[in-house]
Amino acid sequence: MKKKIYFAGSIRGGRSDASLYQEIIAFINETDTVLTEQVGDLSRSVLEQARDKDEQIYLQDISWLRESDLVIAECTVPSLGVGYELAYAEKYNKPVHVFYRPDETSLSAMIKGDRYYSIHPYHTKEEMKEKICKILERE
Ligand code: 6IA
Repeated sequence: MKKKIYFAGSIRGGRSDASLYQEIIAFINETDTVLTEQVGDLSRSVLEQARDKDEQIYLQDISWLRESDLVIAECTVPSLGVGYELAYAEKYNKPVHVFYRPDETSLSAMIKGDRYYSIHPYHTKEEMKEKICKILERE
């Protein structure tokens, strides 16, 4: 059965990895279902501002988080929203896989130091994809 994946990546924290998120989301979608495709949406501006819209985004995202089978987060670009999602996922006992590029960032001790999370340092996209194949139990 297809797994439902909550993919987390920085939006207002900075969009320099947005095209990587898009590629990884498409890769996961080859066999499973990413609930949070907008994380890799390159066409929308992060400056979209509206308080009621923010509330809708929040409510939709926590509902997807609770529905998901597992969380995959790319944490090279630090993001408050992703940090929140990681803590929320732990509270609801979702398996959480955190990816980051150690040459480019020093991952927060609040994430790296929490043994609940499976932490995956990686250097290349191919390495990240290989690890995702194992997580998704692809043949
Ligand atoms: O603090 P951040 O904005 O960097 O938080 C990013 C995380 O929060 C992501 O993993 C998303 O799951 C969630 N999030 C933040 N903003 C949005 C959003 N904005 N839509 C959906 N989830 C969001 C509208 C779309 C955007 C591409 C303009």
